[in-house]
This record gives sequence, structure tokens and C-alpha cells, in this order.
Amino acid sequence: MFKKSLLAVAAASMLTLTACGGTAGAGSAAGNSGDDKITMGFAQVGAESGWRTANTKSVQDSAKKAGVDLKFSDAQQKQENQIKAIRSYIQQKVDVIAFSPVVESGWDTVLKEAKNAKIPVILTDRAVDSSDKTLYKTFLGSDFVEEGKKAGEWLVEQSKASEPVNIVEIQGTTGSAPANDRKEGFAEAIKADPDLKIVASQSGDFTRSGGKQVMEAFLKNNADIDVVFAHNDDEGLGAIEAIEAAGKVPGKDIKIITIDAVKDGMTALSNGKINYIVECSPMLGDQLMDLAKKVIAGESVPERVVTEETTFTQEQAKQVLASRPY
Ligand code: GZL
Repeated sequence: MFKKSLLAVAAASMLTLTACGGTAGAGSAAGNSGDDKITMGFAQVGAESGWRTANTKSVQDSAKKAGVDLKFSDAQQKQENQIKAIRSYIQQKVDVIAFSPVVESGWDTVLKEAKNAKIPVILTDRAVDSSDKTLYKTFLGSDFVEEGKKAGEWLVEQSKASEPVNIVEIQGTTGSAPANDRKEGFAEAIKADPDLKIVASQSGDFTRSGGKQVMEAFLKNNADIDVVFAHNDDEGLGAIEAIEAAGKVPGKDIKIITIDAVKDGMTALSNGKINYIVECSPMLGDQLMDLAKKVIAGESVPERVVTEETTFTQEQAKQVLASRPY
């Protein structure tokens, strides 16, 4: 709406200028209420984890702060719901569409519809595997391969003694960019130490209940588990419940490495139940609104904007826990 009213104002002003040499105000020439607010359609994955909740809050708070009119939808982790939401934003003629694709593939058709409607799309948090880079303006989010690598590198560093280390992996949502890339990065890093072996790997769908169920199965089928690599804190917290129910001590009998660094994860880390967390920042809202304004104004934006992130040991978690914003 913002972009269209701008074009309408420009056209009308040209007419006005030609007709009477004056310049019409935005409101009167475009025939709208002079509303120069940007309207963004945001199709969120769902509310599956503490990370997602923090990400939703960041997007909503930043939209308010930036004066962006935000239309928001929660897809309950279903791709068809995200596609429906994007189509409804196209119908509503929003100025820009932003979304976090729940899985990497199956987006070309709906993204082509947005392109044909001349509505720019910004990918935030997760990426798509489309070969057509003209279907979106930019990607804002983490380097998930790097996150998986950091998790694996810590384990290689910790496992000096040359004895077999049995690892079970609780993957994120099947087909999602973070699950694919974290798996890749972790496997790449642990190749450095042949004693480190992934003996089981299954998706917990980035949820606490999923992590608990998968860990219960791992404990039943694997007598000797030394390490859990969970693709997010929520799965790691579910694994802790299963490990304790099995009478073992999480963080000691079975070491746990996770990714995200949300409050509940950092609390478990500072209490010694998790051993290491790789940060994945959900606070993408401000950068998203800034990119949206640039895209609508026709300014060039980087193809990819990677977020700054760090890692936490148990000691570091104790120091920063109280000041963590989410
Ligand atoms: C990562 C994000 C992942 C988080 C999970 O950027 O897509 O999805 O790691 C969340 O906690 O569910």
C-alpha cells in the first residue's frame, strides 16, 4: 500500500504539476487517507520453541517501534498454512512480505506469485533451497552450518582422551534449514576425532516433547550414551527430563550440547544440566524492519545479512543469565 500510494502520488503530482504547476499532498492526490505506513505481511513458522516465541516478540515489538503495520500469522509448523498466509498477503496487496520458511523446499510457486504481484519478499531466520534468487530480496538470519560446527568443535576439544564417545543427535524439524545445516556442520567438525561417533539421529521437531520422546527411545535402544547433541534448547530440555527419568544425571552421566541460548536453556546450563550452548539469536525484528524500509524504497540490500552470535559454557551462563533479554 505504501509503495502503491507513493506511485499514485507521483503520477497524480505529475498530472497536478502539468495542470497547475502545484504539488498535490500525498493524501489528496492518491485518494487515500495519506497513510504512508508500510504494511508488512509476516508468516511465522509457529510457536514450537522458546526461540520462536522470542523471535515473534522481536518482530512484533520492532514493527510497533518502526511504525510498520504488521499482519501476522502463525502456521503451526505447517508449510501449507504459510503458503496460505503468503497468498492472503498478496491478495491484501501488502507492501512487503517476510517469512521464516518452515522447510527449505516447495516455495517457488508462491514466491513467483508474490513476484508477479510486485510484492518484495524478505526471508528471515530460515532459508529456502530455490535456485531462483530473484524470488526474494534478502535473507536475514544465522549461519546454521557454523552453529553446528561450533557445537562439534567444543566436543572435539573436550574429548582429549582416545576412548570411544557415543553421541545421539536430536535433529530439528525434518527438511528445515537449521536441521539440515546444523547436522552438516556438527558432522564436519567431529570428523577431526575418529573416537566421536553418532550412534543414533532422529528429529524431535524442535519441541521439548519431541526431544523427550526421542531421548526415551535412544535410552531404550542404546546402552551406552555419552553425549546428546540437540539442535535446539527445547529438545535438550526434553532430553534432560528423559535422562533424569532413567535415573541418570544430565550434564554428568550424559553430556548435553544444544543451540539457541534462550532463558530456559541458559538456566539449565548454569545449573550444570547442559554442558555447552551455541547461541542463535531470535532478535531479528529491528534489522527486518530496516531491511523492509530499504527494499520498499528501492534501495539495494545485501543478499544475505548474517546475525552476530556467540557460545556459552556453564561458567559464562552463570555470569550472564540475569541479564539475558529472552
Ligand atoms: C533457528 C530457528 C530454530 C531454532 C529453534 O534460527 O529456525 O527454530 O533453533 C526454532 O528453537 O524452533
